[in-house]
Amino acid sequence: MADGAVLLRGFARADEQVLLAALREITAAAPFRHMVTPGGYQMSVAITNCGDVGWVTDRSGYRYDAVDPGSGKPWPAMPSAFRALAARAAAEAGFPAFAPDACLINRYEPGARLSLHQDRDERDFASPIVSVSLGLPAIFLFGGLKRSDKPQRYRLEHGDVVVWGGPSRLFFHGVAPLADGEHALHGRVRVNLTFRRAR
Ligand code: MD6
Ligand code: FE
Repeated sequence: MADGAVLLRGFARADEQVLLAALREITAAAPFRHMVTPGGYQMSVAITNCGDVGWVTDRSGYRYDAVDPGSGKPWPAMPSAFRALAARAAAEAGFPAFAPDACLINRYEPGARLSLHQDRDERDFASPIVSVSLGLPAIFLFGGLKRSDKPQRYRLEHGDVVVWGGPSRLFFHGVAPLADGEHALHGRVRVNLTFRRAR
């Protein structure tokens, strides 16, 4: 995709059942919710997390927090299947020894979108991000270091994994409004797991 960014087609397909089962456990303890941006907008994407820390947003800003603001309890632990998949994908892309401490889980329903942004709330930009797409396909917008760089468009399907680091770690990216559809395993949604080294 770019220097430091690799698309691994179908890399997570073999793990689809174990990922779904783990997702159900996480969302039972920490349900998806629509968070508010610092600017006061409610996100169309619903979010939850697992791991030592989770990414959250509210009127006071974006940050990683060890506590789920919905429950006041720690986020669910990162399942070993999640951790292993992320490490295997990172190694495949040339980033050995990736040890994520956070997994942000995004749920898109038809029409939900994610505007162009950079992932820069992590302490460590030397680690890559590993992104796992599940359920309905989406158009992933992948720009450059400047917000004005014209994005390339990639159709990400169930089981596709993007590993993203090095020179493209801070590239702007987003997701186009999700088209309606029905996925055999996940139903009428797209779920995206993004693994990070946040602390
Ligand atoms: C998504 N992904 O695919 C949103 N960020 O639902 C991201 O924002 C993202 O996929 C950094 C690296 C990879 C990603
Ligand atoms: Fe992102």
